Amino acid sequence: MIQNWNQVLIPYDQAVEELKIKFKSIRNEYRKMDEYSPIEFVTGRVKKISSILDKSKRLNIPLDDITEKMEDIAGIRIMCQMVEDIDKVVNLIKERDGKDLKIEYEKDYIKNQKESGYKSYHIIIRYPVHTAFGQRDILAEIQIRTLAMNFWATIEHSLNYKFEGNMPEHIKIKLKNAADSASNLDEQMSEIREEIVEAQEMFQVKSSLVAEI
Ligand code: 0O2
Repeated sequence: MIQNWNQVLIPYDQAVEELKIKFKSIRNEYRKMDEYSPIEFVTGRVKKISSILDKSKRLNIPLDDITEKMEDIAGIRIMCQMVEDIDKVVNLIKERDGKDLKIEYEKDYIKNQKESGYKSYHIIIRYPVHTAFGQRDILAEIQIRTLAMNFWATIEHSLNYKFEGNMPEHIKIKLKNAADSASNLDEQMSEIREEIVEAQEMFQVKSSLVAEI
């Protein structure tokens, strides 16, 4: 039985902080080189103890098995401007497989959109954390999605919380329509992708010139 949750979660905190720095560094590198970055922004969190306990009940995970069976105690979210950027980010992560992280498996909710309308690409990794008491290899979930997918998921998540999982049918339908609109927005942006990339690279050069003056 887990006695001290705060202690159990220490390596998860560290993993989230390290992974956030690593992915933000990639974004900063692109920007410093005046290149379009496939990463727009990065967030991360360690699941709250109450959410861990709720999820373990919902998925019937014994408390002793949580660290091996609950894959998203440490969660990293990478937001991209456009759908094509998601593949680039997935490849960037795959290039690191066996180096500073190990890919366990992937879930493609973009090709296989969830019933709710949810879209996102998930990669479950094993990540080594060097703690004061030795190495701990923890599981973490990286979610990669567009800004439009993220907007939808954030709203849907809060509504789900409000209705405690029992979302009224008319709201479910509205959300399904909104998910279609978000996909439509992503498609339209992809159609003018080259212009967007070019414009942003020009803008980057201009702002770095201003910064130098
Ligand atoms: P939180 O608050 O984000 O931590 P599950 O769907 O939870 O039964 P599992 O096996 O954990 O199943 O995997 P899955 O489906 O990959 O979901 C993991 C996480 O993906 C979720 O974590 C959400 O962050 C996100 N997600 C999955 N499905 C949906 C969805 O329909 N809507 C939204 N908004 N997010 C979703 P948690 O633990 O649910 O929540």
